[in-house]
Amino acid sequence: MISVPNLLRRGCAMSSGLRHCTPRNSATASGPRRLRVLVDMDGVLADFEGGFLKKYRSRYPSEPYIELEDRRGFWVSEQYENLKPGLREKAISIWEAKNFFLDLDPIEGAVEAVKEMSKLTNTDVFICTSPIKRYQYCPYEKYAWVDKHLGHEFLEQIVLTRDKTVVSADLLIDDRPDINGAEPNPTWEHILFTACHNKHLLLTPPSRCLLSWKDDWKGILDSKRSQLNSTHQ
Ligand code: UMP
Ligand code: MG
Repeated sequence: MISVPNLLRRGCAMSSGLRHCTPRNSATASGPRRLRVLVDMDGVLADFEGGFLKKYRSRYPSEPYIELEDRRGFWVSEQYENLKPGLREKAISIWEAKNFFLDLDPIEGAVEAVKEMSKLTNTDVFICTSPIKRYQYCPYEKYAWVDKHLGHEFLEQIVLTRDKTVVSADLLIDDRPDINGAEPNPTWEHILFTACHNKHLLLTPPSRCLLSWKDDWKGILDSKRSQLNSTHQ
């Protein structure tokens, strides 16, 4: 069994963010406090793995490749390097190329789910995504992808960061099992989104996951909301 220690960290939800002059961490006479949800992009909204495999096979047709069912571990580059020395650079060349991030297809049900989530009462949804360090195309294309698939108003909701632990929220829906950074106790509870590379991980309760956007994401938001409102009455 693979242990996923970060998923065991429970959000304490002590954010000091303000909205309408009401501290976010308290339910008041004016109503329950707002729930803040961070939704990852690659592997959760945008099909990074599928887009990678398609472009890799077309650019390097004579090189070996890994079927999506056989992907293991978050780092595509590492598994390709283990398959054949030298493939790390070839893999990286795929997502560093122009239009890689812009051309990614949405994950099934993602666009509909996020639009619906953002319309729920007392809910703020942010898209929290890590750009690659070769910045020529990726940050621009992430904005363009959100504009194209979610609409102009969602550009307001983008958080680009390579350290998600410093972003304050109640939930983070993300396919990366180990999310570490400068903040040892992030405010959010990590909900592991199932992707081809992590679907064989066994989560240790009380860690929670979403198997896909067909899974009960509303139930997860509801239970978090009840938990926070009962804690902070
Ligand atoms: N990424 C790599 N190497 C890999 C796989 C992914 O650098 O082998 C990058 C692409 C995305 C980022 O910019 O990692 C994933 O971002 P999040 O989904 O964790 O936000
Ligand atoms: Mg991701």
